Amino acid sequence: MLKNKSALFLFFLIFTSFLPSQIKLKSDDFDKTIVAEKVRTEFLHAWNSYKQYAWGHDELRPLTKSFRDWHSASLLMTPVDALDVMYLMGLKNEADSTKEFIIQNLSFDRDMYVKNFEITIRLLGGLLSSYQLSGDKKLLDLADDLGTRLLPAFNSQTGMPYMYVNLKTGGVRGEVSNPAEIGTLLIEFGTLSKLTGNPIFYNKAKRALVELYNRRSPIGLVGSSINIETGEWTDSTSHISGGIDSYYEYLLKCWHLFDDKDCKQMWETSLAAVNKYLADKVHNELWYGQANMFTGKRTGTEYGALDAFFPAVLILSGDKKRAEQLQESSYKMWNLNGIEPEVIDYKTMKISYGSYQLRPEIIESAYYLYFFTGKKHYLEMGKKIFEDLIQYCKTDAGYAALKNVETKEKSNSMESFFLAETLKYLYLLFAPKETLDLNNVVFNTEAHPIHKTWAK
Ligand code: DMJ
Repeated sequence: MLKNKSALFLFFLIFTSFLPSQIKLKSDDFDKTIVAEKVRTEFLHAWNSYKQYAWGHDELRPLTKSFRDWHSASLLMTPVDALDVMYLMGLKNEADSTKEFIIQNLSFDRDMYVKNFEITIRLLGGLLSSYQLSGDKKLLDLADDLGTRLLPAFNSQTGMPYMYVNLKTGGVRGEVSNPAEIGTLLIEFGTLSKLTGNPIFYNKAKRALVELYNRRSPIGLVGSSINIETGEWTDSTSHISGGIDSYYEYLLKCWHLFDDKDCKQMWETSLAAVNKYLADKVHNELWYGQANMFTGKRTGTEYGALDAFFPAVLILSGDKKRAEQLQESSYKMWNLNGIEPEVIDYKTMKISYGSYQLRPEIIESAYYLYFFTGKKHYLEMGKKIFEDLIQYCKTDAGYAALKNVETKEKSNSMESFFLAETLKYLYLLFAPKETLDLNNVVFNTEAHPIHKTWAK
C-alpha cells in the first residue's frame, strides 16, 4: 500500500514537472497558509540573526556578522521597526519581550542630529502602530517624547522642516531638502495628535505639506529639491521616485486616515499632473519617468525599485487599470535578473544603478493589488519574488542586500525595512484575511499600520 502511494506521488511529481509553468502555478496549486508560514520562518531567521549578532544596535551587518549604528548611540531601529510585524505574525511572546526591551532601553535624550524623515517613518511610525496593537501606553509615551524632540525641525521661515534635528538641543541643519522628506510626516505626527490630544503635531506637519504643495509649478508638478528657508526650488526635475515618492503617497493616505479634505484636493490635483506629464507609454507598457516641473518636457526615462510603490497608491485611489499595467512593468524589471535593480532606463531596459537594497515596494503593490482584485496572479508574483529573495539574498546570518543584481554579489547590509516592510507585506499577501483588513488601516510609508481608533 505504502509502496503504491509512493509510486503514485512520484508519478505526480514527474507529470507536473512537464506542465508549462503557468499551469503549474495557476489556481490553488500552492496553499497560501504554507507560504505565509514560510515567510514567518524567514522573518525569524532574519530577526534571530539580528538578535545574535547585533542585539541592541540599529542594524545587522549580515556578511561580517556584526552591527551598524546610525548615530553615536543606537536608537534600536531594527527592534522598533520590526515590532508590529511580530504582533501581526502572532509571535506574541517574542513581541512582548522585544517591547519590554525597547521600553527599558530606548532613550531619545541624546545630543545627536537625526534625520527627521527617517526617524519619523521608522521610529515614530513604529512606536505608534505597536502602541495600537499592544495597548501599552509606554510606547505612546515614547512616541510623544520623540515627536516633541522632533518639533524644532519645523522652525523655519516657511514651516517646511529642516532635514536634521538634534534630539537634545533642538538644533537644526540641512536647509536643502526634498518633497519626500518634507511631505512624509503627517500620518505619524497627525496620529500622535489624535492619540495624545495635542494638536501641535498635526498642525506643524500639515503646514509643511501645504507649504510644499503651494510651491508646485503652474502645471502642478514638484521638483527634486527645495530650499526650505527661501522656498526656492534648487532642482526642477520631477518624478515619482525616491525623494518625491511618499509625498504623493501621504496626500492620498492623509485624506483617508484623517478625512482631511485639503489632502483630498491636493492629491487629486497632483495625480492629474503626474499622470499627464510623468506617465509614459513605451512598447505599449506603462512607466513613469522624469520631466521638467515647469515645462512638463520629458527629461529622463528612468524607473526603479522605489517607483514600484506607485501601483499600490494608484489602486488605493481607484485607478485599477493604471495600477495593474504599472505593476506588470515593475515585475518585468524584477525578472530581468531575477531581482530588481535600483534603477533602469525603461526605453533601453539597461540598468542605470544595479544594486538591490532588499526593498519592499514591488511586494507592497502586489499585496494591494491582490487585496483589491483578488487575482491569483499577484499571489504567484509574490511567491516568485519570495523565492528569488531566498535564492539570492539569504545568508547564514539574515538577509543581505546585493551590490549588483547581475552578478548577485552581496553587500553587508540588512536595513530595518527588510523586516518592517518587505517581509511584512509578503506575509500579509499570504496570511488569512482576518490578520489585517486593509479597509480599516492606513500604512505609513514604512508599512506601519495605523488604525483610525479616534474615528467614531
Ligand atoms: C523605506 O524606508 C520607506 O518605504 C521609504 O518610503 C522608501 N525607502 C525605504 C524602502 O525602500
